[in-house]
Amino acid sequence: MSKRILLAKPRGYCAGVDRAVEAVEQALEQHGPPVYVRKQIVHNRHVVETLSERGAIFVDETDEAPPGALVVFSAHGVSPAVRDQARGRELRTIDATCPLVTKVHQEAKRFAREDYDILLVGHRGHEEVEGTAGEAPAHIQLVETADDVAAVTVRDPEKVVWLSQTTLSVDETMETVRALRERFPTLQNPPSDDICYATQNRQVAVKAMAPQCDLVLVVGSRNSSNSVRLVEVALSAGAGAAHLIDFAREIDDAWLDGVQTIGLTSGASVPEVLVRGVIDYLAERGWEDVEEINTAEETLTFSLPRELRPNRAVR
Ligand code: 0K2
Ligand code: SF4
Repeated sequence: MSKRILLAKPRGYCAGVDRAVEAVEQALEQHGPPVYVRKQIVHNRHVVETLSERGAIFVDETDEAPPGALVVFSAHGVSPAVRDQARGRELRTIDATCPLVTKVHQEAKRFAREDYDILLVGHRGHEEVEGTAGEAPAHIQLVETADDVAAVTVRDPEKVVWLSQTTLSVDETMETVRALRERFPTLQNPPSDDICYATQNRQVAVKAMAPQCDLVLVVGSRNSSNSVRLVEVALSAGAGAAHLIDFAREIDDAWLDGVQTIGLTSGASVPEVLVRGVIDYLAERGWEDVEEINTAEETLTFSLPRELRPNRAVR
């Protein structure tokens, strides 16, 4: 068999990332630099570097922005405490939280109002989890893996619901939920999937191609949860090897030794230009045949944050 690339589809930007990146670009265009952004707008090195060159200033917390500054909240969402802090400092804010993350926040608020114990499946320290948990800290506890389940304590085992981060491994999460349900048989499911369509679709596409691949390359940054999950999914679905790279130049030529079929995909925060860079790099080394493995069509788009729509003042 000759050298070939299987290119996963869907891959790359999801609707929430597209909107968040566009929000920073529009903020720069409409208001001029500097535009402050709390945390990385999305977890991608190239995106952050490119926006920085155009006048975005990435800060860890809003108190690093001067009074009156314009601050964008990242796609991963923020807790009410962060909103309050920004309001207290009279910052003008643009909220680029993905509507599908906001949906999980609404679920958390609703179940907290109804006095449920909420078990939030997610990664400790991830910005999205901090934002969601911050909606109802007294009702929410974090469960990272099935191993954590034994240590969970709830007030009323009949009144427990699980919610999750949007960018987890579907299979691992189901394993955690099975373990939770063994302890709490009446555990309620989220009203609709919290792991979003984009995360799910990218994992399905990787699973479809991985068994045929000697090597899978995932374009994405180390701190991108959904991108890291794609490497794990590739390996557990039978890829010979799998690596995460930010740029084509990070490919170690030793990975290519004896390899014929390379699977290629990218996380939800990854611009397509970086995937093109990998395709060009591999073409120079003999992988000229590219076949797309298409497992879903994505058509979802979100309108810009309301603060950026025409005739809106940012306050
Ligand atoms: O996968 P992560 O949540 O770490 O985030 P990104 O790599 O920025 O991807 C976009 C998802 C943002 C929110 O769900
Ligand atoms: Fe929204 Fe899903 Fe994209 Fe996150 S990965 S920004 S939840 S669409």
